[in-house]
Amino acid sequence: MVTKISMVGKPEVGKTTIKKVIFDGEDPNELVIFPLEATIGIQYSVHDFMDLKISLLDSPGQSLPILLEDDQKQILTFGDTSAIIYIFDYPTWIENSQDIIDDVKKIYEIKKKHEFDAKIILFLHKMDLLINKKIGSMLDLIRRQVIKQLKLSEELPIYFTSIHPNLIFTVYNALSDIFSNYSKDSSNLKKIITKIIQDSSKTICVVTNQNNNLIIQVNSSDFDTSILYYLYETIHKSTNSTKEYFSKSKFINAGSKILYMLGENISSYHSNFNDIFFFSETLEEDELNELINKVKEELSKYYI
Ligand SMILES: Nc1nc2c(ncn2[C@@H]2O[C@H](COP(=O)(O)OP(=O)(O)OP(=O)(O)O)[C@@H](O)[C@H]2O)c(=O)[nH]1
Ligand SMILES: [Mg+2]
Repeated sequence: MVTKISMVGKPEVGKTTIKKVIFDGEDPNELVIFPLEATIGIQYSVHDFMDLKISLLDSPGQSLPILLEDDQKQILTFGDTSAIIYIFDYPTWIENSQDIIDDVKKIYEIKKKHEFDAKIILFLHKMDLLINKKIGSMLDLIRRQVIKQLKLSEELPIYFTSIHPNLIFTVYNALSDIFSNYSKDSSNLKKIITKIIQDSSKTICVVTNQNNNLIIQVNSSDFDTSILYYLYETIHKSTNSTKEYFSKSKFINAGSKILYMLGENISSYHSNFNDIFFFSETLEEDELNELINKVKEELSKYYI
């Protein structure tokens, strides 16, 4: 089964860059210094994610106005898709939010008109340009603004993303969260961890794959998600440094908070898994170790 995902948005918001970095493994630093040419014509590509085949459609921003008016193009771009990702960037949102709201409303109407099954998902991209110490609360504010201005009968999911090396996990998290709705391996892993973490307080679990990309993130309901962006930076650094970095449990600094961190390699359970990390404001080494052991116990029922 192939899962079709369409990426749409205005020109130069970063659609093709996301595709190149996440799926083709290109260096984000280089793509910022040597930007890509504008995309011309719809580009199709096929990628693997866990047990899924993803067919990705990257559409040119230049032809978005035509797409929003042309029935045939809408069927080609949005027909049979599982998710329509509308990408907009932070600078455009600040400059002309109404223009973005109008696009999203049009896509919502198109989906209704053609009775497409696709979920509409929003990415507010280039969040690295949001230079603010209180990034968590800023993002909450923007999320509320978007939802309020859209005035739709349902709330569309919004992810804040950036290909800035320290924030790259934002994109992995957004995509893996979307894909996990369609991947059996992902939803399985998510279910196991959710069950194990649900009675813990202020704790989060993250699993990476062999390329050190994030494949699953599950947090307890009272976890302060405004510190996520600091955590992403830590995971990024630790997965790219020596194994010793996380083989010894330690305290880590996440913005205004100190969290206990414990990680372990779980690649023996599934060729797609690499490391599991737990971060907690309330639990310490022994308790986190217990959580990791419980996850391993459950995984061994499925995969060994
Ligand atoms: N600051 C910042 N710049 C980014 C980010 N992602 C992409 N860019 C830059 O955004 C510009 C446009 O990127 P593209 O990926 O070509 O944009 P696109 O949406 O595919 O554009 P079209 O093909 O014209 O529709 C490039 O200069 C990228 O380097 C990001 O997360 N942060
Ligand atoms: Mg492009």
